[in-house]
Amino acid sequence: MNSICDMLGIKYPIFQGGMAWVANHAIAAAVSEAGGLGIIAAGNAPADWLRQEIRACKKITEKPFGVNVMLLSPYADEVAKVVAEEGVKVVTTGAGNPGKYMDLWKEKGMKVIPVVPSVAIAKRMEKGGADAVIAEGCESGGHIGELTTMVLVPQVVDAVNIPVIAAGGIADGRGFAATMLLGANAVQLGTRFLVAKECAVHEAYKERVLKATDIDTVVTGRSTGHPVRGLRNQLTRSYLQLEKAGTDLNELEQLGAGALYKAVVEGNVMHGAVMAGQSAGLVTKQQTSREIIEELMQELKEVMQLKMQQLDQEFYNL
Ligand code: TUI
Repeated sequence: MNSICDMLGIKYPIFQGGMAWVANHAIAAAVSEAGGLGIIAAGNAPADWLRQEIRACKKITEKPFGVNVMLLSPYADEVAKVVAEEGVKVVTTGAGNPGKYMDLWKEKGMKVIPVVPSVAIAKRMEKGGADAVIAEGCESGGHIGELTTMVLVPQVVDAVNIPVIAAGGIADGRGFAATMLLGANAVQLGTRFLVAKECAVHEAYKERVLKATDIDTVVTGRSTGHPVRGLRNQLTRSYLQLEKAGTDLNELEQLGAGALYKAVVEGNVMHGAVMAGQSAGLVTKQQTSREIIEELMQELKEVMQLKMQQLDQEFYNL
C-alpha cells in the first residue's frame, strides 16, 4: 500500500492544492469523491465561512478531505480552532510555521501536513510532530520559496523519515512520474485543478490559465519577503515597476491587498492577482476532477512502463 493513501484513507496519492478564495467545498468534495484528497482553503476568510464550507463538504462526501490553513491570515487562530472542532481529518498549512497549533490538532488525532520550502523547515516540522510534509517547489503559483521541485523533493526525502508529497510544476502523468522517482509518496496539484469543472474560480481566470504559455508567469514581492507567482498582467507590471523603484513596503502591500479576490471572484484578470504555477502552459483543457485524477493515474502507469521498455531497448539490450 502507498504510505500516504494508507495514512489518510484515500484511494489515489493525489492532493488538490488549497488555493485561497478558490478551493471551496465543491471542488474539495469532488476531488475526494474521485479518490484523491480534496482540500478546502481557509485563505484569508473568517472562521465562520470555513465552518460552513466544512459542513457543506461533509454533506456531499463521506470520504476524507482536508483543510489548508494559510498562516499569514489574520483569522489563523480561529481557523485553527474550527478545523479541530469540526472533526476535519487532515490539515495542511502554508506560508509559515504551524508549531503553535500542533498540540491542538494532534490531540484530536488529526493528520498534520505542512508545506515546506526547504530541508531545514522540513526537519523542523518532522521534529514538531508533522505526519508528512508537502515539499513545494517555486514552480508553484501563489506564495513560494526559492528552490525548484526537482532539487527540493529529493533533498527533503533524504532528510526526513515521514512521507513526502511533491508540489510545484506537476500537471500531468509525466510530472507525477518524475516526482515519484525523486522519492515522493504523493503529489499535490493546484493549477491543473484551477480549471476543473467543479472549480468556482471566475471563467475569465480559467481562460487565462488555459491560454497561458510556458513563460507567462512572473514573481512579484521578492523585495517584500513574500514572493508570489502569478500570470503577468497590468498588476504585476505596476508592482514590479514599484519594487524596482524601491517603493516602501506599506504601499506595495496596499497594491496587493484584495488583488486575489478581484481576480478569482470578480474576474478582473487585468488588475487582479491571477495566481498560477509555471505548469499553466501544460493545462489546456477543462475536465471534471474525476477525469483529471483518472487521467493522471493512467498516464503515470503508461509513462513508467514506456520508459522502462525504452531504457531496456536502448541500454540493456533486452
Ligand atoms: O502558501 C502557499 N501559497 C499561497 S498562500 C496564498 S494567499 C496569500 N495571502 C497573503 C499573502 C501571501 C499569500 C497564495 N499562495 N504555499 C505554501 C508555502 N508555504 N509556500 C512557502 C511556504 C512556507 C514558507 C515559509 C512555509 C513555511 C515557511 O516557514 C517559515 C518559518 O518561519 O518557519
